[in-house]
Amino acid sequence: MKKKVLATIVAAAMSFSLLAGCGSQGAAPAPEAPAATEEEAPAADAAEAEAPAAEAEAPAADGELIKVGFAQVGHESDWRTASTNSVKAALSNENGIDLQFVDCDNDSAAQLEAVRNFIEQDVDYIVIDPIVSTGWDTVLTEADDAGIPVIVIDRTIDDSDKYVSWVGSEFTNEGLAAGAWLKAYAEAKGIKELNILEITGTTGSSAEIGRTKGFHQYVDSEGWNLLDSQTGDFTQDGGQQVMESYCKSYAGKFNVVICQNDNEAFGAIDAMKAAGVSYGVDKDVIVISFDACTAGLQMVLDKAINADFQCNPLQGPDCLKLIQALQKGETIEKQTFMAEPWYVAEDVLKDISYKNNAGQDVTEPLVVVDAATVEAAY
Ligand code: GYE
Repeated sequence: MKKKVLATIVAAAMSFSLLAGCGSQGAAPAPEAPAATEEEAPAADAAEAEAPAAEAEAPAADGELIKVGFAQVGHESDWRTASTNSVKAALSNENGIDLQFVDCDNDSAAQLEAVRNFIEQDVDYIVIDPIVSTGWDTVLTEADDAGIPVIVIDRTIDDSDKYVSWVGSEFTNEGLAAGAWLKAYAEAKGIKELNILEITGTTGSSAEIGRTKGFHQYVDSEGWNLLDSQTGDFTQDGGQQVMESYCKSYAGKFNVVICQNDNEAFGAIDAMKAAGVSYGVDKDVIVISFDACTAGLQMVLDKAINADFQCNPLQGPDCLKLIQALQKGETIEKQTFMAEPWYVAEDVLKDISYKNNAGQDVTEPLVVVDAATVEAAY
């Protein structure tokens, strides 16, 4: 009963929030390095507007811990480890939360089952980082019927709106920024022809869909030669295997490799090293990556990766803020975008300009990686 009351307030707050406008899509990323600690990693915009005072009986109003179930994607990458650590640190007993964490091992069926188990256990909130972006409406309807608010982090759910809030990254802008950078960089370096190999992330994940969509806009408009595109499933092994086969099939024919996360780039670099292909700054193959985890930025500093487009995994504090706001009956944003800098190995270009996914013309700074940037990363 009490959850139903909360769900009603959440729904009212959501419509208020939607009317008030949401997110900071297209906001220029901050030029500084990412915040070093989770507490210092605020989202680009936070839930602020206040809902009309609500005297609902929220879960754990009596001082008990708030029960939260988190269905995490898996443990496929450095990014994922940082995400898990961020959520666990924020949704802690000290912060009034009893967190049940499930590692879904990149298995969509297991993730749906985890969410259903949370519903059965009647947790107070469910947090989902959806492995893939579709197939969600039935289970989210079940959560809604049970009066359990669902918060989505990182990847998006695209076939249901039965969640109270999402906090994550604008993946299409990451892909667009990579395309805009490659165009400007090739011009600056006098590289006339781009023959590109792509290693995508988990097929059907919104991170893969958005990065591909954004980058391919440039492939199409610039008439670049995209030789091949295969998934590396966001893992180092996957990146290495795809690159081993690329090195055989396209020997001597490519000068760009774009990997949709750092771990794939590590695998691709190992494969190029083994095949005797030179990569990185002023070598035969330009390497582009996404995530900007510590090890990825170290490779940018070492000039093995030319550019790394950040995707900020530190969503734990935002997740906690959302839960705290819902507890108080406050209005929350339906979507919150993380602020994300773009990192490069050389001081060749100051910034990039492109039309972002919201149709805005933006100019965003490029941050040349130094030791302090690596030190501050996750
Ligand atoms: O880029 C990758 C991870 O969903 C944004 O998932 C995330 C992606 C991230 O495995 O490293």
